Amino acid sequence: MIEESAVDEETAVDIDSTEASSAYDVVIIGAGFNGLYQLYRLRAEGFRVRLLEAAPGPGGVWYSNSYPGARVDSHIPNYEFSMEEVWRDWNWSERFPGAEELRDYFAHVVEALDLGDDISYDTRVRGAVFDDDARRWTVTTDVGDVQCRFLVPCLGFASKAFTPDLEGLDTFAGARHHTAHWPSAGVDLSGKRVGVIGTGASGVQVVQEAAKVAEHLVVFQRTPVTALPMEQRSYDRDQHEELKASYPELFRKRNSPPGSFADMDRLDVSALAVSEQERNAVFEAAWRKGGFHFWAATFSDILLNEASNRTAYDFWRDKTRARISDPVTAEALAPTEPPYPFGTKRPSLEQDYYDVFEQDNVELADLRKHPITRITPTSVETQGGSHELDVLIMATGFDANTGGILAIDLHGLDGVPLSQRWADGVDTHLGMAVPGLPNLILLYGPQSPTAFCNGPTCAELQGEWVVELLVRMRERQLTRIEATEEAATAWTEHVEEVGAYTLFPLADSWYMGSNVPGKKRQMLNYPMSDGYLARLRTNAANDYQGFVLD
Ligand code: NA7
Repeated sequence: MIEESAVDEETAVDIDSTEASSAYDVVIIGAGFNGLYQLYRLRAEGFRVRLLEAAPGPGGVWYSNSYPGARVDSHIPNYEFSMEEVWRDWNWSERFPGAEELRDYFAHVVEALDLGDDISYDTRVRGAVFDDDARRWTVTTDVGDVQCRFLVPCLGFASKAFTPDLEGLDTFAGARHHTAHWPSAGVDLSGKRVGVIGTGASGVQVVQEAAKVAEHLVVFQRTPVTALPMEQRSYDRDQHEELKASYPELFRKRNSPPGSFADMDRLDVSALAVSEQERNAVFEAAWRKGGFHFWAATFSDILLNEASNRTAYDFWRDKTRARISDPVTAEALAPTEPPYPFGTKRPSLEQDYYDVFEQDNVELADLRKHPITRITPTSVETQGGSHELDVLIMATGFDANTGGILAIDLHGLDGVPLSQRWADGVDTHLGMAVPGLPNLILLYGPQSPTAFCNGPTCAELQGEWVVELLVRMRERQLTRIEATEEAATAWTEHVEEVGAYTLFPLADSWYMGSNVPGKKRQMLNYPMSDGYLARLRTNAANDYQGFVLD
């Protein structure tokens, strides 16, 4: 049974002054979608839960990624909780809300679900050690220790920023900021000479904003992004009412198998099985809808078959090049030949990204032709010349999927650290548990669908598996769960097999762990979120195969 355990008073530190001498059934790390959902549901089931969050407020990535232009790439109402007590009184101003509105939304969630008293903000978790005799984790934070039966990290996939090791980077004497650590007071780019390294989602978004105000903007591009039209829309009061009327049905659909975007379906037909005219009509319709429709809701084999994929790439290329007048810039931004199969690096959503290169104050530095050689106190030097800058923006992404969890010094059985277990690559059972680390349950972690599964949808669907597990363990008076070695080996092989069936391994991307030099190249996101959720249900129905419960 998950009982209240007495804590050694010597080691108990005042995480929450009202409960200084208590241990928790569950400690959750992270106040994004997953963490807040776990807190809400586990508390409702009667568990004693504490949520620890490093930032001063809720929102996860939206708290720190506050650079100009930061906004979500999943459209409303997919990117919100389905609980009526949350959506009833919340009206979005835009179809793709920006970071500030998202931060307000998370504050609203905390208030609407009355979660605030169970969250410790400004509390960064440094490490955790499992005591197998006591069947308990001791979690170390920078304000003290706390103990719990189950530890549930909800760190998202992008909680650790990645900065490349560029020669001389630390000598840059101007303002230098990573998009993921943007100063809350903002950074004045007006009238400045600004450089942006990186052209993923963050790069595209910050470039669009910097181009409006910078005296001169240099965009350092290593690999072209295949950015898609966002088709942003503002919502007025009538549209709010219309949207709300459709919510129950949309959420019912979103939360039923296959469990993803409520209003996006792939055709059950190959791109090669239709005429060119029919194919282009499907592409055109998806293009006009905006967002991820062109990526995720056209033909069944766009991400499976190279010839099918090429039809989508060519459509994207021609649409994009039509907006760029200079042929050299057009070839750099939207090359004739695909630099990687379309969609195997996450497409970004753009509003006027390709148009800003028409402006006199914007310059593209093509790093494929002229790589960066070093950074000086005043400039970025490439093989093609020197770019004098006042502000250098690192839009270089994340040590995705594993960086966040490995930044916590976790020690399982016999004191073995997770970093040692994963030294040669990640292994998990179902992306949620690691042999040797009992009572540790990962949500939105490596080897689960994560970046292929819309955040709040996964938080609710994967999250319910955890809630049910802990309820059933309590009913059966069980206090320990551990994944078996065999199950973790089998799941890791299965993730690789499914990955190999897709085109994703053909690109260097954070999906594959291959955006960070030295990191093992392996499929870190399970590419079949529908099949995954069915597996979770089967696993629970079959008494948690691959786990030992006692
Ligand atoms: P991404 O998508 O990982 O983009 C990072 C960008 O930084 C990408 O263009 C990289 O080029 C570039 N990069 C990384 N290292 C270097 C070096 N050494 N030199 C030049 N350029 C470099 O991160 P984002 O933050 O934009 O987006 C991450 C996800 O968060 C996004 O997809 C959304 O889902 C939210 P590369 O492609 O590696 O050549």
